[in-house]
Amino acid sequence: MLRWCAYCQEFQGEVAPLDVYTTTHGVCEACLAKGMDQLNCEIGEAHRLRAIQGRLYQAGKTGDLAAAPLIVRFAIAAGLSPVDILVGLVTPLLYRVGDDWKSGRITIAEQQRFSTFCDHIYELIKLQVKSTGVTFSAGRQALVFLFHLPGNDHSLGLRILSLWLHSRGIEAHEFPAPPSAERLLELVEEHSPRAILISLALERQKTHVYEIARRMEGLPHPRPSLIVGGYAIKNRLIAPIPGALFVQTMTGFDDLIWSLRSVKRRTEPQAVGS
Ligand code: B12
Repeated sequence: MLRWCAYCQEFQGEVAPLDVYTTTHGVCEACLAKGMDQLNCEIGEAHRLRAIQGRLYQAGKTGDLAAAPLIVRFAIAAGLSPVDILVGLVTPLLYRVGDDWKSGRITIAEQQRFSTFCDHIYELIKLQVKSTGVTFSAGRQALVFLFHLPGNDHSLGLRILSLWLHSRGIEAHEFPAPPSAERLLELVEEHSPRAILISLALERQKTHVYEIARRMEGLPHPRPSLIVGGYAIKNRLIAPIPGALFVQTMTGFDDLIWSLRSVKRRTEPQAVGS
């Protein structure tokens, strides 16, 4: 379930059961600290997440791209953080649409129309996030690599993950495909990432993860952690892969990244891809 603060409408993360994509409410620590009297004054301001999500769902089903900026503006004006709209509202809608398709309630064309709409929402939010800007502190830096797996068309999850990390001060370099073992070694030495992240949407893509884990075994210690998430991991469709850490939800994932050490550089940093 997706948990939001009932008062300030901040997204709190996922709570069990993870395969239920409805919204539940709690009270975040900051609101709790305000005390009940103050909260009771603010409850009238509490915004209606389900109404916003309902508007997204309707517009997505009809492919109403013109409605997208209006809904995003409305949600932001209602106090939602842009990235929370993607992780807390759009992601569960996409899961719901996947179930609708699986059970024959919608066609594949409708599913694709919906995902095009969500892509549009993603682009609007990305613009918003990048224009607001996140300052990467010089003293506290974290870099991760994101690898796209060959044949995985489910790119939205990885893009949302990248934006979510960015909003938490973690820089993500995206690679269109996993590099060779030699190139991987060079990149790790040049850029010292804390982790290599992979999104696994379909079970059949796991062979690529085995391959990357194998390549990483060839790297000298200390080496970055290999972390895998995405639909197949969230739904426990894959048996453990030696050398890879499975992460089911984004809740606390940023803390996990910060807790990892970055691999010591042997050479001066250069621009990624150089
Ligand atoms: C949209 C969609 C598509 C779009 C993708 C568009 C795009 N640009 O991304 C298109 C139409 C291309 C597509 C194609 C296919 N799809 Co599809 N698709 C979906 C759908 C509806 C939503 C996926 C999505 O974007 N979810 C939202 C994102 C944000 O969620 P996410 O990827 O899980 O990522 C979140 C977290 O998991 C996490 N995360 C993601 N990666 C990582 C990595 C790390 C390290 C961490 C920590 C976290 C993390 O962060 C994200 C934000 O919260 C799902 C339904 C579902 N239940 O997921 C089916 C689904 C994934 N597809 C499925 C299938 C079968 C296919 C196709 C084979 C056939 C088809 N249905 O069209 C093809 C295969 C294409 C290919 N070669 O990859 C199945 C997979 C079933 C299975 N057992 O594996 C699903 C589950 C549908 C279903 N119910 O059967 N699909």
